[in-house]
Amino acid sequence: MQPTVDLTNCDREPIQWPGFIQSHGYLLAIDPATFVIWQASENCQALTGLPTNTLIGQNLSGIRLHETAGTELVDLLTVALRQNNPEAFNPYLLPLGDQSWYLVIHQHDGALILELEPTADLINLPLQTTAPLLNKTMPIQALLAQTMTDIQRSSSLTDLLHKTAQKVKELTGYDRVMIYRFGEDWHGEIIAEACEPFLEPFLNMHYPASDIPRQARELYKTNLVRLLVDVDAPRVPIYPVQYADQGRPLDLTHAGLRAVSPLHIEYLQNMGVRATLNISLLYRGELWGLISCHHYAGPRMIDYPKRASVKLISQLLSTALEIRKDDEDEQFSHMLNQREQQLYHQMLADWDIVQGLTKHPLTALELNTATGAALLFENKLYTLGHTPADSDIQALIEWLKMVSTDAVFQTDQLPNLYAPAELYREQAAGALVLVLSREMNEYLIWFKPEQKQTQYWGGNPEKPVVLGEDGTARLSPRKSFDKWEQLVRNRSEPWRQVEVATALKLREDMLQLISQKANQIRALNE
Ligand code: BLA
Repeated sequence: MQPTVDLTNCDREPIQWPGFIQSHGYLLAIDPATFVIWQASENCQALTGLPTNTLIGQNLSGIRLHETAGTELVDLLTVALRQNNPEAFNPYLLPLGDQSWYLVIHQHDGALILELEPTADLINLPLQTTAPLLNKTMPIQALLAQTMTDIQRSSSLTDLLHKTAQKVKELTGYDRVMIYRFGEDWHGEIIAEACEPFLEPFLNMHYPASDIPRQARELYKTNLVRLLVDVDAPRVPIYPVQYADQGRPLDLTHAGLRAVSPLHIEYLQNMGVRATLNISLLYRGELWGLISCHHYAGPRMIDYPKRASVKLISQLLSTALEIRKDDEDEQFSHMLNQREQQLYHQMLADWDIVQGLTKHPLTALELNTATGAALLFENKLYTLGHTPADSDIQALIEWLKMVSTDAVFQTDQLPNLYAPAELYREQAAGALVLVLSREMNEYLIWFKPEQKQTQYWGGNPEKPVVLGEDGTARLSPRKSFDKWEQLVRNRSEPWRQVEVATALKLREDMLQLISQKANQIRALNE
């Protein structure tokens, strides 16, 4: 029997409640009102000297953590919880035995979740990198000032992103720091990078959308910084597996110790990566990209304050992106609006649509980034710039009538929708069409040329389908990340939203003029 191919297994992986944590820390979930322990990671035995199952149901104040009495932790928590926003004061310094720990607290899923992490870079191997490692956390003012200066001085977005990658590399000591940007189809591209000279750069490489599944992208909008200390370290289960009466494990959406999905671990192992840090970049609340760090030589631990610094940089970067993009959009939109108004006045002054759009220094071609335009009006075809042949334009319109009834139609891959366009993709791989009147056969069309480009993928983006243990076919991470070349054809630059909006405004103005003119002619004839 043919196995059923189920390619959604990646999307269904319940990454927010894996039931496991990473082994460099400890986790306790307690009742926020009574401090009774509900759940504990199984390595808590090393902390308390007691089998983990015996901790469940006990009050935190009754147990010892190394030589420290639980009452001390309870005192600290009591003080912390009296604050308006106790999470804002993370991390709390907690001496246990002869070592200090960071205590990170947060309330979620009805529990008070306590995470203990090492303070020093105990886990990191002696540095095998030439990058300077700042062992002390840079004072926050200095970091802020430096980042703001970078933002102000950067000549372009690319320059700013490269500086950011470099800064994060200096601050954290990873072998490779990449800025990964999502496209509209959620595939990704490395658009800036800082890496050690012994590594092959990944700059400009593309990766398919399924490398980072949907629910992971959702999670990364809330949990902005994710540390994976050691890809090869076994995960530690949380005891008991099920959380309260939820019928599922504890929700670790906001937990820094959350164990990473085994599917992603397999991916990183195939890539030869030993440790990672990922920071979300948001644009108006949507995931725009990631700052993604790799370490190859061994495990890598970045402590809480340093992660907070990196998070601050990424938040400043996100804000700078928003402002810069808003500014650019604003300027572009203002320019197009002015041109639309001028075209309208030309048509009005000439009392003639064709004249107003085609016979002045400013023509319909200047209303957007098109390189060709065609106006079919009162049974005559007028063209501007680079366009397909008249007969091709007529045939295209006939096809459009069959496939769309909308007032506006746009595509950045016409030949993929309409095969005859392959013959003239150098003039028209993109098309923006305004329907003035279907009945009268009146259309205004803009064209953009093909942007032929070679895309480099980090491995063949077609995922291998492998048989799972139960015989079903599943999507699994690929084994090879060798550079894979793809020639992209039939595509133009996409139409920007404001280009379409301005075209629609022009359509409104033209229709109004046409109807005014018709009324006048009628009045004259009466
Ligand atoms: C998560 N996959 C991820 C993450 C990255 C990538 C960056 C986010 C990890 C995090 O933020 O903590 C992908 N990593 C990359 C890419 C590069 C890199 C593109 O370094 C390029 C240099 N992945 C697959 C397949 C599946 C899959 C086929 O390729 C499913 C079968 C799953 N990826 C997967 C899952 C996660 C993930 C489930 C979430 C991991 C987690 O947060 O627990």
